[in-house]
Amino acid sequence: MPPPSLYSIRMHATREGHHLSGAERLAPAWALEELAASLVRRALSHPRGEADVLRLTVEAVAAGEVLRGRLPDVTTVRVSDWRSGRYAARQLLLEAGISPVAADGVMASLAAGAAPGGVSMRGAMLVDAETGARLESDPARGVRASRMDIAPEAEAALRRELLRRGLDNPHVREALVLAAKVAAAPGIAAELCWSDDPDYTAGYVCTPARGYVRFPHLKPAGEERGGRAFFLRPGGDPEATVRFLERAVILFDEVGTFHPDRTPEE
Ligand code: WAQ
Ligand code: MG
Repeated sequence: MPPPSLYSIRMHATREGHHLSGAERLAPAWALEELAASLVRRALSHPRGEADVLRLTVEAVAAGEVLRGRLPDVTTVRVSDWRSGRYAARQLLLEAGISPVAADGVMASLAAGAAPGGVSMRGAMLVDAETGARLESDPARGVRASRMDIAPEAEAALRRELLRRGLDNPHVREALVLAAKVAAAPGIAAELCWSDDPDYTAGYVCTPARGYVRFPHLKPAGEERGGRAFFLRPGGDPEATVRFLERAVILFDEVGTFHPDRTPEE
């Protein structure tokens, strides 16, 4: 039997015009109803407040369009506070060829709230890895990666690995899938992320050489400003990158390697 055709299902919730929460999944038709209910529940129970507008988008994707991929390797760097976390994350960005001006500019934008008005963006900044210039056309929306998910068997394997490390939560699972799609996009040199949820202080840097490197602290507890930056290599074509991030359909059916925790000095 051919695999069932897939749908892209996306949720976006706002409160007083500001981004609250979003999610993107791929699922066969039979799973959509339950998934839609869980996304509605999630939008209404976000730690930053209850949504006043919530949109669900469901679109069929052609079976022939579905790409496959592997999740990145995972390492946790044990930092004790957000300052040492940001310092170590910056080192990793520099190692990946991001210029100091681009790395520092992005850190400052995320810390200040990268959308106009000093709030979190709905999507990510797209940043020139050399100059630090922001390339996204709408600085409130940014670039949204969507149309990606993890296949059910790989999800079960991933959850087993995460559970053993006390990491089996939706933040980590979704961030790994998102980072995997971003890493697969043409022209991407690195990604930096920290959460916008006030009670979730962790974040990560993902690079081709190191994979997904998590830092338990990249911001102080209680801070609502978070976000993502996708760094584009010099000579990269921003339009091709955005097209891939928004349109390509990719299902991750393999889990990466889990490395032992490190300290920032290692
Ligand atoms: N595409 C682009 N940017 C996005 C997307 C997307 N699909 N989804 C969220 N963002 C941006 C947006 O600006 C959010 O404000 C920001 O990322 C943070 O999103 O290993 O929870 O869902 O322990 O709050 C990372 C660490 C957690 C996980 C990330 O992000 C770990 C997290 P959140
Ligand atoms: Mg969030």
